[in-house]
Amino acid sequence: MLRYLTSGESHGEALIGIVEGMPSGVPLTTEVINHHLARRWLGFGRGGRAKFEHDLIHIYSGVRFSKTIASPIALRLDNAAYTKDKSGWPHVMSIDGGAEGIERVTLPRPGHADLEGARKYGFNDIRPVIDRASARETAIRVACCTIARQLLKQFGIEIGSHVLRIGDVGIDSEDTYMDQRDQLLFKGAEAINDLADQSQVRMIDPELSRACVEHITEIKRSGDSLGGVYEVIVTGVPPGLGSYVHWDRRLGGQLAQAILSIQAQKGVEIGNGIENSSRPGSKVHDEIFLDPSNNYQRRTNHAGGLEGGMTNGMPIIVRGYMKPIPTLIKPLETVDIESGEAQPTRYERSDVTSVPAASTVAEATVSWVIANAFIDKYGADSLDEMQKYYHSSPHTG
Ligand code: EPS
Repeated sequence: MLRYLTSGESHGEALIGIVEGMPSGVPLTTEVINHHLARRWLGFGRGGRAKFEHDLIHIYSGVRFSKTIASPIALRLDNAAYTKDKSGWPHVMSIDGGAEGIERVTLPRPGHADLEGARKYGFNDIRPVIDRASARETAIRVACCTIARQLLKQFGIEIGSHVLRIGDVGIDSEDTYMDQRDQLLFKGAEAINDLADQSQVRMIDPELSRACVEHITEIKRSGDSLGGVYEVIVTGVPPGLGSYVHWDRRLGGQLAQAILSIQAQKGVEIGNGIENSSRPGSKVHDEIFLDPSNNYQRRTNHAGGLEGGMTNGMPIIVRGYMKPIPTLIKPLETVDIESGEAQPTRYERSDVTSVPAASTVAEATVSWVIANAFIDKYGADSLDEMQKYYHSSPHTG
């Protein structure tokens, strides 16, 4: 089993990750992690922090000569904000000493972890909640999960994503983009990234992309924020990952958790799950046929590559629904946790939208789930041994 832990506050000195359970021999470089960290910063609508936060990973252990060596892998990512901001973060986030002279944050933002986090842990200053609940933590998750992605890559499994909608601008029906997307999928899911990464909002349609940038600009002017929808696609997946035999082994449930574990995600859809719920069964289920080489195939992929909690060999399609960012220029009503007085929220530097970033983080968390299911089926101590199991399996041999 693969495991990882993350630690770190958004304005503390650094984020830390530890990955355990990776077999030996998996190609891994600083460069490949930095590539995915840079992709996480893509997207129009990010705030001031995007201008100076250039994430570069430090790998401390578990890798030798660009390959994993089976020992735990330790990672560190520095927060540039800690030293570059004028806010005195080394003092505000100090490890030693006391809170003397520090201005407390006492106005919880609706929609953020602020109020419930402070009440749960008994804080009279919301800062510790803001800093750990922050989506800054997704940077170290991307780094950890890139290692899982590297394992999958050795078996031809690719992960891609693109944004479907931001606010109310985007794809309004399945049919308008299905063909374009499916053409790209023949080349593997990374072909989606090649196109989406060129768009300012990670959309594959250039006209929608432009309309979306305008929409975000207007919303920013009005002091508001936006959520949206994206989809993650996994190609090259063998059939039979996950299982129907027990609830916690169903891959659909694990993928839903992987999406909802990302800050601000409020909904998940597998394949066309939402639209399928209002269609008759004859228009939903993917018919089975044998191709000339005697392989089972499906005529459609409404199921998003999963049946009975298992992969069926079709691309996995998972959609994530993100709520608008809770930090708004336009104030909302709140209550000061110190005085109990009704107050308007106070604005802190923030993004207008981060749906494009969320799509790349979701690629990472989905990779982790697929890699775990893959190890469950073909797991071994080294990549070489895994390759042998994989190629001798009735599913993939
Ligand atoms: C975030 C608020 C902003 C974002 C941050 C997430 O940070 P700051 O308050 O320092 O401007 O930039 O996202 C990141 C730093 C990141 O790496 O994605 C929040 O409150 O969740």
